[in-house]
Parts: sequence; structure tokens; C-alpha cells
Amino acid sequence: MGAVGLDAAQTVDAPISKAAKLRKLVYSDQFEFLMEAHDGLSAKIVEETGFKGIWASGLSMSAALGVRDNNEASWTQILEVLEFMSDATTIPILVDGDTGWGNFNNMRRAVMKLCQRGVAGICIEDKIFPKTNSFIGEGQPLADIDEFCGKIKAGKDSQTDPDFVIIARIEALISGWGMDEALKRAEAYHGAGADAVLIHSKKSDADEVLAFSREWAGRCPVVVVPTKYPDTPTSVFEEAGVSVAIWANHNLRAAITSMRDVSRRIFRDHSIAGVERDVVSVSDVFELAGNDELADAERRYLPSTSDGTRAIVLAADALWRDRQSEAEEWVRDFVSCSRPFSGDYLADDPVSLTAMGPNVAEAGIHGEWIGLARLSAKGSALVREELESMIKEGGLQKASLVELFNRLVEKGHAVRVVYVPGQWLDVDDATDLLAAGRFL
Ligand code: SPV
Ligand code: MG
Repeated sequence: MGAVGLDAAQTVDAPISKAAKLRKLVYSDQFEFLMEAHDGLSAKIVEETGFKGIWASGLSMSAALGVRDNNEASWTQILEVLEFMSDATTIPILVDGDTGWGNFNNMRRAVMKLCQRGVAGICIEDKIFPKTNSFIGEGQPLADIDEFCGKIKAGKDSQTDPDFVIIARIEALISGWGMDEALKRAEAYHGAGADAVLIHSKKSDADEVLAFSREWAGRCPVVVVPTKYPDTPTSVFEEAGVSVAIWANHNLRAAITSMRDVSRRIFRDHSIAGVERDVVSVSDVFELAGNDELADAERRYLPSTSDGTRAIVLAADALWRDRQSEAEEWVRDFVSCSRPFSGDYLADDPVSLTAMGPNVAEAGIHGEWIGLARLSAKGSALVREELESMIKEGGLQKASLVELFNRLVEKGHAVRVVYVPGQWLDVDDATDLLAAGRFL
């Protein structure tokens, strides 16, 4: 039977949930990858790079919050971070849920909240709360198998999205309990309802995880974290029947490398000039933050400004004093404005033209018009009206744009000015044209 109220041809496919995307990835026939992220920004970068899924690493999220990977950040603080990551992306997130942040009861509540916030799955490890990172120390105690199975069952029974993924992480190899124990635990966790198992190792080669995967023989998907054995080619995992590799902490480590480098250079130089080329532009930051969408929304939802302050906008060089010219006759269209250039990029009170032309008194000069003007529909109408008056008066043949804008100001129309700090060339004659050719 089709959906109520829709005939077969009209049936619309429901959008696939993030949990369903993660389930598809974990059960895919191809070898798949999850890339680490630890906040909204890094999650966006993982998605824009092309990864199909995100590993929300406990180590990385803790480090980004300035705390240790020992459950020092509370589970609700982690949930807050996850919510930002999930809101910022469309690909699924598998969260490193440590030991489930407590017992079966804490796990139930965590899974319910993760489903509510659009997190696609959780990976829990069979250790004791509060956890310690697997790469610290030797022989960390393991959870009782039955207790851990109860936690998996409690999680599965609490998920509100049927596709939510629970992955059981086996620490037996890390803690030195051996392969038989690892396989025994995998079997128990799989029986308790885990959707996949993660076999963790801190050896510098992949031998034991490969042996585990061969022995496991595809009873459910196997996930690995090759942090300590980075040289193993992906094809080797694939041949051994591994389904997913997690690149667990490389965005965090890359961020530390570059933040240290930039901080040190700025500290040493007492200047930001030297690093400017090595960091992304502020407009790149705006782009990543999705400012274009906000601009579109403003056009849709904000009433348009009808005071005309953006109808005519001129660009004026605030650094006009620094310019030089070899031209014999150098005509400069100076502007005098409501306020001088402040150099403060956050200053957003509008600047309006009070007069312009080559004869503005030096004390009143605030910039030099670079020849660029932007007209809105309202601005175009004002300009057209003024041109018609000039035609009627008979002076249009000899008139200039400077005269046009001065007339508009005199009639009380707002002509807005935007200051630019240099970065343009004035081409008035052949000498200027030659100089322009040498500019690049
Ligand atoms: C994490 O990324 O926090 C992990 C993986 O748990 S590892 O640090 O390799 O144990
Ligand atoms: Mg972790």
C-alpha cells in the first residue's frame, strides 16, 4: 500500500537518516574510512574533503577542550560538541563513547540523546569507567564480559532510530589478554547485538588485527584504528576481511602542528605579516561558516532598507596620500566624507559622501575615488533622473560623473562611500598604461 494521501507515482522517498548512512557504510562491500574530527569546524572540513563519515574521537575532543582523555569532560559536554558537529555536517558521525560513560543505565540515556541529536552511532570499549587512553600504560583492567554485554543490549534497546549503530571495541589485545580472549569477547558482544566489532592494537605492525579479522571470518564487520601501524596498506586490511579503518586523530595533530608554528612565528616577529600567506583568508573562514546562506536568508527574511543609504556606493582609496604618478597631468577625484577611514575592520557605521572632485580642500580630503560605483535599482533610478535634469539644463555634454554625484549629494541623496586601502591603478593616459603593464 502506498503512503496515505499519495498515489504510487507521487510517493516521495524519505530522506535517509545519518544512522542509515553509517549503517550502509559499515556494511558496505567496499573498504570504507572514517576521518577524525573534534568540533564543528573540523567536522565540516572532513565533509568538504569528501569523507563519507566522521570519527568523533574521545582523545581529540578532550584535547580540543583542553582536558585529558580520562572522562574529564562530562558526557553532556561531549554531547554539546557532538551537536555542533552534527549540525555542521550532513555525513554521519560515529562517536567514541569510551566505556559508555558509566553503566548500562548511563548507556541507555546516552544512546537516546545521541539519536535525538542526529549522531549516527556509538563505539564503546570494554574497559572500566573512568577510562584511560589505550596507548597509556600496560594491562588496563577490562570490563566483565556479561556486564559489557548488558550495556550493549541496553544501548540497542534504547535507540530511537532503527539504524543507529553500536560498535563494540575489544581491548583484549591492548591489555595483553591474547587472541583467544579477543575472539571470545567479539563473539559475546556480537551475540549481545553489537552491529560491528572494533579490534584495537598498539603494536607497530598490523599482524594481530589481521589475524583476528581472518579468524573472525566476517561474522559481522570489523573496524580497525591503524594509528600505531600507519604503514599497512589499505589493501592488506581489505584482503583480511576488515571493513572500516578509522583515521583517529590526524586533524587534531595537524591543528596542533600549525597552531604552534603560527603562534611561535607571530610571538618571535611581533607581527602577523610573515604568516599571512600561510594561513587561510578571513573570507575562507566566512565561507566555511556558511555566510552566503545567511546573506540569502537576509534577502528573503529581512525587510529591505528603504532609506536609500545603499542605493549608490562609491569605492574610495583611503591611502590616497601614498600614491604617485609619472603622468604629466594627474587628475585626482578626491572625496570628502562624513568620517575618515579608521583602519578598524569592524567599524561598520556607514560613511557618506559630502563632496568630491579635484578641488576638494586638502584638509577635507578623506580619500580618492577609484572610479568604481555600485548602483542598486533605486540608485540607478536616481542617476537616470539626474541625467535627465542635466540634459534639460543642456550641460550633459561637458558634465562628468563627479558632477553627477555632487549634484545628487546637494539634493540630499545619500551617496555611500566604502574605503579601500590601495590595491588599484589609475590609468589616465599612455604613460599610466605602460606602468600598468609593469605592475604584475
Ligand atoms: C580516540 O580517538 O579517542 C580513540 C582511538 O579512542 S585511540 O586513541 O587510538 O585509542
Ligand atoms: Mg578514545
